[in-house]
Amino acid sequence: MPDKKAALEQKLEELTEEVSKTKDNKKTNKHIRILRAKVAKIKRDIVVASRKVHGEGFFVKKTGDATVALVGFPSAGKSSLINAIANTRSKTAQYAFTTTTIIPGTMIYKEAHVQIFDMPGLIEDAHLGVGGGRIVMAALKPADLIVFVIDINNMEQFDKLLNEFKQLKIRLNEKKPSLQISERLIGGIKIEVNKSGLPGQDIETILIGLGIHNADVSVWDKVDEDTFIDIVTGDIHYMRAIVVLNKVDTRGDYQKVANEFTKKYGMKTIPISATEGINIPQLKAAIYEGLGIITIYLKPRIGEEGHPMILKKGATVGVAAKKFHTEIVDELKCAYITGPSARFSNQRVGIAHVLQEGDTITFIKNK
Ligand SMILES: Nc1nc2c(ncn2[C@@H]2O[C@H](COP(=O)(O)OP(=O)(O)OP(=O)(O)O)[C@@H](O)[C@H]2O)c(=O)[nH]1
Ligand SMILES: [Mg+2]
Repeated sequence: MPDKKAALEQKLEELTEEVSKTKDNKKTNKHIRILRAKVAKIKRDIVVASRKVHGEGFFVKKTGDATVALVGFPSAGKSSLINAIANTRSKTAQYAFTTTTIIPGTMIYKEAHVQIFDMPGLIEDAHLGVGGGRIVMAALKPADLIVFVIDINNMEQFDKLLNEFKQLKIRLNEKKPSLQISERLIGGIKIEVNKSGLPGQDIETILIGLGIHNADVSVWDKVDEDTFIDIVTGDIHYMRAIVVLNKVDTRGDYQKVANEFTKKYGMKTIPISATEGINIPQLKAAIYEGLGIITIYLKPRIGEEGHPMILKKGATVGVAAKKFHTEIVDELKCAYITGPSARFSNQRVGIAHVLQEGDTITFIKNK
């Protein structure tokens, strides 16, 4: 495997040199695009090859309804925070790098069981592997939400963290452009939908550069060339994130600081103290909100007690039926809803009805 990596690195060097030597003009434009697509592909292959060489990492199974990763510099208070919101004890101390592996815990909010990962601290150049940063950053990708834990007395750490995420192509709170590329055996590149803003010719050139010669392509959202390449090569990752400013017990002006922070970064920001218990209920609510989940209640029959079920925001009666019981979907006749999405108690609705937080639902099957 190291030989393979060395060969890839050699190829990357050659291609990079070729790109730098090629003058950028109308005539060479297409050539450069192919070269850049090739460079992107080789970079990804190198990452994959090195991952296999040092096959280490943390593997913590996802459990519960959703997963949250606590991310921040050493000593920001991540372990103190998990201890305050979840049913676990993670070691805390005044020195950096106290936590060296992922400590999982569960936070119960409303009816949701939210899995929380206390992560080892990240530092500058984590994306290059400094302080084991690459492994930590790979391990946080499966999470449904990132909670950045920032020490209110060291807020400049947040810019550094954002830079690490940028380097690793993790996009925060952005919508992933919707596109689909179905590879075929023959037929060339067929562009079926193209709302990307890129000329179809360019998309074809890029795909060929990436070694895709036959495919049906649909792009439903606007996307630039680099992002398009990253999505096709699987190099880019989209995640939701919120921020907590911790240790607010150490200063009086924290509400003002938090407001300014929200304005500056455009991210939901909650000032808290993990050790003094300030704003912990607000943080739990913000995590639940940030996960984009809702709790609904299933009643076996009208009049009986409902069982809670966790769904994604925007879920329909059909989605709930599928999650509850796969067989029921085909037999489903209608449902009766009581709660925020209903106009009145036991309103009869169809499969496409969108549910809301706190709804109670009774499925009615075809006899
Ligand atoms: N005053 C104050 N101190 C806090 C607060 N939260 C954490 N601390 C202290 O900050 C120090 C570091 O806390 P930890 O929870 O171990 O920090 P960590 O982010 O888990 O650190 P690493 O595991 O090294 O990445 C400890 O001495 C905590 O007692 C807080 O809200 N207020
Ligand atoms: Mg810790």
